[in-house]
Amino acid sequence: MFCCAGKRKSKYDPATIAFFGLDGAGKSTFLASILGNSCKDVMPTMGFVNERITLQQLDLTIYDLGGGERIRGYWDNYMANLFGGVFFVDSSSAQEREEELLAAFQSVIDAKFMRGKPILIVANKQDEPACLSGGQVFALLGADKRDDAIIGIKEQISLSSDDEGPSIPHMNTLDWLMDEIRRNYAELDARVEVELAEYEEMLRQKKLEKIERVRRLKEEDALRAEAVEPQADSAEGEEEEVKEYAKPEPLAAVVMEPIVEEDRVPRPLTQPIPPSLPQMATPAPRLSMLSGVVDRTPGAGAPDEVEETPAFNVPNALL
Ligand SMILES: Nc1nc2c(ncn2[C@@H]2O[C@H](COP(=O)(O)OP(=O)(O)O)[C@@H](O)[C@H]2O)c(=O)[nH]1
Ligand SMILES: [Mg+2]
Repeated sequence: MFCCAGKRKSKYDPATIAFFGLDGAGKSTFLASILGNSCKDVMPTMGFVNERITLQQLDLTIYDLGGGERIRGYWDNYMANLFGGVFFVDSSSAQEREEELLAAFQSVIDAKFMRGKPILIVANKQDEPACLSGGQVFALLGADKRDDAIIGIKEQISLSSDDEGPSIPHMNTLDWLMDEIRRNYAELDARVEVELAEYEEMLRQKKLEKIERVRRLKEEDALRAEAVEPQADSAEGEEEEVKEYAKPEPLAAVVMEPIVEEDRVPRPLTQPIPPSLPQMATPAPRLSMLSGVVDRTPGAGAPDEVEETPAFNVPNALL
């Protein structure tokens, strides 16, 4: 049932991140840019898309999650598996959609399985005339007041020219997040393992509760039916049915629910729980604006060989 993303061997450490953000923020366009696909072909994301690339010496799996109102409720299902996230904002409609945007951002940053993991805000559509700057988006989301979170910001134009292969400037957008993940890799990796086991147990409990609810309903129905018209042989049949509903599933059958595409579901939740839960260091919040030239091919230069280019400036007054 699960996709084979984990099967291809890589010499780099594996990590999974997700693209969050309202519908139309530019998540899928950005993904197309870093994969070297045509931005013109990007369609609204109905469920989620799962892509894998090597980036900054990480074997990266990216979940591009749908941002529609109904799909946002499913974001939680993917978080236990994440090393960090990217929150995309359409900077040209941020003010109009402020309330919705804030709720979506908070649902990510305050989620149990995201707290303390690095989140990069991408202030997208900087080519639009009436857009907010990165600093304004950062402040609008209240990120400047989040002392408990690790948040970076990057201004961005997701659109890129087609037929030029993977866009290097777009790959640089993720530099800050890749650095954070690499720097805290051991803690994040251990945390993901523990949280996946926790998430799996949560699903198992939910499933058992559902089975119990159905069993009770069936019992009540059977009692009601008997009270109206007692029938000896039909009661036997119902008992059989109740038994079937009550049969618990083995743990390995409990899976992370996909939104749409079954063959592109994250890796199975069958990992053992390590003996202790390491604490995540929660560094002071910072506003990072980085960019650099990155080679995504295996064997590319080490992180300290990355050529730094000037960071953009966020007006202090706005932070
Ligand atoms: N002007 C402008 N349009 C963009 C940019 N990024 C994406 N778009 C457009 O915004 C629309 C929604 O993009 P999409 O990637 O589907 O958004 P998603 O719902 O977040 O995945 C599409 O028409 C894109 O062409 C950008 O940086 N600038
Ligand atoms: Mg999309």
